[in-house]
Amino acid sequence: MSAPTVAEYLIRQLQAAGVDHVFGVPGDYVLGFYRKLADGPLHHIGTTREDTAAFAADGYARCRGIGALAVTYGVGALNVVNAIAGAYAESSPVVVISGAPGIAEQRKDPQLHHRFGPFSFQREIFERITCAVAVLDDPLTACRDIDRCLQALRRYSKPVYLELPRDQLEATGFPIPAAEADRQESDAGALAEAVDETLRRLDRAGAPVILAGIEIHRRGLQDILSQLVLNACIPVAATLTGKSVVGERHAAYLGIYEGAMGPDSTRERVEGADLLLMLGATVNDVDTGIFTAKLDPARLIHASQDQVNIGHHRFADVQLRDFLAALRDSVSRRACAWPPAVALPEPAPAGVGRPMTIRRLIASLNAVLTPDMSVICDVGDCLFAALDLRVHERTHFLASAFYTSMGFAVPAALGAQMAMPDLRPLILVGDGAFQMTGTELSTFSRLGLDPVVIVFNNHGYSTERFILEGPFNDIAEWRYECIGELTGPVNGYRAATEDEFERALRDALATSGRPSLINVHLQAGDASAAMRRLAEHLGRKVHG
Ligand SMILES: Cc1ncc(C[n+]2csc(CCOP(=O)(O)OP(=O)(O)O)c2C)c(N)n1
Ligand SMILES: [Mg+2]
Repeated sequence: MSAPTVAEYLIRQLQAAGVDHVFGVPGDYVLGFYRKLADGPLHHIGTTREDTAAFAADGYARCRGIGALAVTYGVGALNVVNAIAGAYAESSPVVVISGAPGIAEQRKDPQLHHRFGPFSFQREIFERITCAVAVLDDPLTACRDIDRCLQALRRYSKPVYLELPRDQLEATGFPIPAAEADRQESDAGALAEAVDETLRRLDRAGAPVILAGIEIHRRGLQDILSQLVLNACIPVAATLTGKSVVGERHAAYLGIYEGAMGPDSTRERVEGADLLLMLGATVNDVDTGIFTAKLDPARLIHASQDQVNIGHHRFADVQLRDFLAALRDSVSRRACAWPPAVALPEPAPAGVGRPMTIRRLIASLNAVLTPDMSVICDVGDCLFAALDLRVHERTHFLASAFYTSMGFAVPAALGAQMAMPDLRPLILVGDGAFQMTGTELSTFSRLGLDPVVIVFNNHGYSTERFILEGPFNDIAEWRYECIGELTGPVNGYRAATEDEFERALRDALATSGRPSLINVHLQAGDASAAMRRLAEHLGRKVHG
């Protein structure tokens, strides 16, 4: 076989890594690569903006283990900085491909359009928000650079940046045989000791609890976790960023733990456990309820990506996957009798003319959620309300729950549906966040995709309002249900009462081949319980 060009090699390696779709907006510095994409096996998905392409690639990556976008130099690449910083903060493996002026063009240092400083600036910016970068300006090393970046992406589950000078696409590359699998190995002695000590502590514990977090999702360890839960018969809570790493309708599930911000019943079980196994959970202000979590280190076993801490003992070089698998295989079964699933209470019949509330909204959604739906959630009260949503086993709940960038949900759902066409996205989004990126629904319409969008219309930036009220929290009142007139076919509904919502939801779920959107008008002051607790806490800080 003849040697591939640099562009061919990049496309081939992306496909081998699991990419079928590349999101983005073209521009002259990347057009040549777009031509290659169009002529090759990958599908380009055009978006309305570059930041939404990056959110889409992020959603795709969270479902597939890799996502990719291709943008032009400067104006395109700088437009994705926020979304890629979010993917970095939330460990989502996204490949950013940026076109660039050709090497020959750069030689005399000319003032070219889209330039904003030395040609190296863009790479330097992305160095801070990715785990590996490469400027493919040397055909001798370009293939190895591509492999190095993809290897880093898999190893760290973070974004990488590849800059493609436009005159290098056709350069002949020099691939070298693939390196042996880049799987991280555990230190066998440390692993055995960590497992042994954990088992001994588990044997002594009366009421152990597992707290599962986001790394379980990013490393694809959900199955091992649920086998461990069943084998050991230990109840399990999840963090907010880790929501959906365990099926939320199993009797073993305790709910979302978020310190003082989460439900009391979950908090009591987690903080009252005489042994807490924190598995893949990160310690940040969101998951600890602004550091209100009370977790006694003496009763804590914390396994993170590559180390285990047991009380005050630290075991380095123990991979989470190996630790979980070893525990699953060797744990002794505790006595328990869980029913296969818990039935959620049926919501009361819809009240005719009764104003819609957040509580009612979540109860109604719980009643219709099926195993073939994923939930993609934006920030704001929809995220706090989603604490009480119960997603099914093997579906995903995706949110920018830690980095908390508004505008994530609609485009991330585009990526999620492209990555997993069998799962229909339920998108939860505030009116403010929808105004940022909701027009990306246009792309769903164009592709005939059928997400169900619930706009939590509380007439402005409610989260901020709860912290500090002021006119800066007011936004324009849009007729969100009419968006299809602008963007392409969307079934739109306005629902201010329980019966209106019930009707709209039934209709939306029965619609396929186009998006549905329900503009849910909420009463002033209606907020989820979690939002009230959070706002109270943050408000105290803002007001001093
Ligand atoms: C990109 C971005 N800008 C600003 C913020 C700060 N912020 C957090 S919540 C919020 C209000 C969100 O409004 P909306 O989407 O309507 O949700 P609500 O809080 O009203 O439920 C703002 C402005 C943010 N998180 N992300
Ligand atoms: Mg709002």
